[in-house]
Amino acid sequence: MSSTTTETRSERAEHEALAVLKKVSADTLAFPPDANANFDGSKYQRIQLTVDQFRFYKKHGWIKIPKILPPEDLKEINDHLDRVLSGEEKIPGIEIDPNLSHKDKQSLFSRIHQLHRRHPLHEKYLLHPRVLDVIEQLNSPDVLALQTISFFKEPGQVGQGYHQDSYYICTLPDTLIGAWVALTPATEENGCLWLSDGSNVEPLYPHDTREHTHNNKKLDGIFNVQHPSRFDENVNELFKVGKTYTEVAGTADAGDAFFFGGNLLHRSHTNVSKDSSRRAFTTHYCDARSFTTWDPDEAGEGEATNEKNILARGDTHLPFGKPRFGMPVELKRRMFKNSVAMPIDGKMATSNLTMNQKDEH
Ligand SMILES: O=C(O)CCC(=O)C(=O)O
Repeated sequence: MSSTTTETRSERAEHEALAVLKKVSADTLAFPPDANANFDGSKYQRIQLTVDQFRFYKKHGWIKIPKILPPEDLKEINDHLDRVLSGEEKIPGIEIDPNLSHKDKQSLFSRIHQLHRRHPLHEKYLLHPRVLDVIEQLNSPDVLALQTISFFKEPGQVGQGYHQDSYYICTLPDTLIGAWVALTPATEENGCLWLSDGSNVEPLYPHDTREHTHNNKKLDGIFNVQHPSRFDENVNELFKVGKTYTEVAGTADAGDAFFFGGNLLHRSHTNVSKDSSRRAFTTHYCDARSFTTWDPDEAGEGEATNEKNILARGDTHLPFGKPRFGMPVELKRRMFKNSVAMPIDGKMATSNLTMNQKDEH
C-alpha cells in the first residue's frame, strides 16, 4: 500500500501495521460448501441458507457462497465472453478491433456494463435461480434486478479503489445488494475483491450533492469524500474510513460468489500475476418495493426508473420491467387486498402474477 507524503512517522507506522494486521482470508470466515453445492439431479439445486448464514451476513455485511454456478454454466458464460472478445459473436454497441491480441482486447474491455439489455445470456445470469435464492433470503422476497457488469482483469491491470455501491445505484429506501461471481479463480495475486469486514454499518458517504446519500446536512460528523473508486489511496478519501476495518481477501474458485450490501466498503487491487487473467460477473438487485432512479443508459438523477429494471422474484406495488429475452422469473402475488395497484406497461395490475410471466398484468 502506498502512504501519503504528509503522513507523520507514527501515522505511517500505524498505517503499515493496519495493512499487515487487518487482512484475513474470506475462507477463514466463510461457510463451507454444503449439500447445495452438489449439482447432481435437477438442473439447479436450490439454495437454502441457514439462520446462522443470515446472521453472518447481517453482522459482517458480506457472505461467500461457494459453487453458486456449476461448471457447465461457467463454461457457457466464459465461452460466450471469449467469442465476444474474438469478434465471433457480435453484440450491438461492442466494437472489437480484430487486430488486437486477446490480452489487449480483455484489457480494453476491463468492464462491460448492462449487457443483459442486449444479450440473452447476460439476462440469464442476472436472473440465475441460485443467485436469486440467496438475494431473496438475505435481502427481500421481492427482487428487482438492476445491473450486470462483466469484469476482465489482465496481468498489470489496476483494480478499483474503495467505494460503496449504493452511491452509484440509488434505491430509496436503500436496499441494494450485489453478487460478485468469480468466472475464473480470484487470488490476491490476480486482484481479487477485498471486503471491509463489518463496514455495512457505515453511512453512505456523499461525494457531491446527491440527495440519496447521508449528506452532511443530515448526519453530524459525516464528511464529503473525494474520488471514491479511485485506486490511489492518497486521492480516494474513502480510504480514511476503509483503513479502520479489517479487510477480507475475497479469494474464490471459479463459480464462487460474494454477496454484499450497498454500504459495504470494498475495493480490488492490481493484477500483479504474470499470466493469470481474472474474470468476474457482478450483478445488483434491490427490494422491488424500493423506488429507484437507476438507469445508466440515461445518466442523471431524479426520475423513477423502476419499470426499466426487471422484477425477478416476488411482487411489488411499484412499476416494473419484464425480462427482455424471456428468461423465466418466479413472481408471486403478495399484495395486500386493499393495496393500490400501480400502472404497469400502461395498464393497471389486476391479475395474479404467475411463473414465466405468461399472463398479462
Ligand atoms: O472486480 C473488481 O475488481 C471490483 C468489483 C467491484 O468493486 C464491484 O463489483 O463493485
